[in-house]
Amino acid sequence: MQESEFLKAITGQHHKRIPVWYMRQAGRHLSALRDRLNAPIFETVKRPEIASAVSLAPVAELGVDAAIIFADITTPLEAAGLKFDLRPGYGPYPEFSAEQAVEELERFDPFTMDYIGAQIRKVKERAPVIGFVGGPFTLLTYALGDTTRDKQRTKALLMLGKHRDLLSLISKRIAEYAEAQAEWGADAVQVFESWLGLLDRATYEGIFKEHLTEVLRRASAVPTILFCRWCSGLISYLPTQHISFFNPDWSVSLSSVERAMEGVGLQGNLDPAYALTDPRTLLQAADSVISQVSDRQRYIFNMGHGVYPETDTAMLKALTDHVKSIRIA
Ligand code: 1CP
Repeated sequence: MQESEFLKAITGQHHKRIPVWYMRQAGRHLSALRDRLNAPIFETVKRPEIASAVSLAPVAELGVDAAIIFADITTPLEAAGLKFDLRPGYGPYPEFSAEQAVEELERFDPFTMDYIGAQIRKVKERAPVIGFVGGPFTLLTYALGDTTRDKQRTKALLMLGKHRDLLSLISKRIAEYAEAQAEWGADAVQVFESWLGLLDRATYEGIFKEHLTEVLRRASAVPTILFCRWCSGLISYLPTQHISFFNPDWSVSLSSVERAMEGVGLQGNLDPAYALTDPRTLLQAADSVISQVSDRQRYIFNMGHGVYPETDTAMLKALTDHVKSIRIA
């Protein structure tokens, strides 16, 4: 572990090759393993023996340089007693009202989620471990069960001054949960603010920026990674002082991010659709992404969003082997 290229890269130490891991490498891609468990994700999360095995599976099967904890962005809300129903084609849909969410979150302490601590410690025996939380906006849309395309329902309600108390509470609790993960031994914490790019600048700066900043700040006892989609217009306004690495979606060129976010490392950002093509097309596309990065000591290979569930394991293995064969020093 001392020799881990991921740990060296994330902590800014000199290393020899580009580290690689994939968003959604465990739960989606290795669903066969999960199917055998035959249990809803929140049940599995509460069993660290099993959750750690799911988290570690891609390290053994794909050879990736880091594991990500097996949980969901809604896990801390479930832990607070707020139940979700998994709706096909949408995802977790709330079985509670916004008022109930406020009530439960007011008395919730994320440091009581010791099964996450146990999972982190177990995974860490074998591989570097990345903790994660959902970002304030993304999590709020799930808490409100917003099925609208552009999350316009959540946005309009907030613009009218509604649900600000729920937003503040969600943000506070996920900031504490991020801090807890760092304390439990996570080697890095990634914030998945998947829907951030749907916000205009005024709404981002006026309503969300303080909360996103606080989540990243509380996580930053360890290196932090921010992931967002379609947010190229907001890049100049992100709280870079608390972001160690930034992973944009594939619509943004890494060279432009490198110029715009001085001092921040890069992660990403291959379109995961390439992993559905053929090995030659996939590896060429990966080379093209890597060629945009000038400072390869501050770069971690990943996708521009999660791998698709139907991705062939052999393709991801070939990609992993290829990235690991590129020497940078
Ligand atoms: O039992 C089941 O079938 C549950 C399926 C499942 C799993 C395995 C869900 C429901 N979430 C997860 C795990 C999960 N979710 C991880 C763990 C690591 C891994 O899979 O490798 C992570 C990092 C997430 C993050 C997540 N969940 C995000 C952020 C990233 C993104 O995809 O934008 C979001 C928006 C969700 C919501 C969510 N949870 C589950 C579903 C089906 C959805 C809807 C969006 C989606 O399809 O991911």
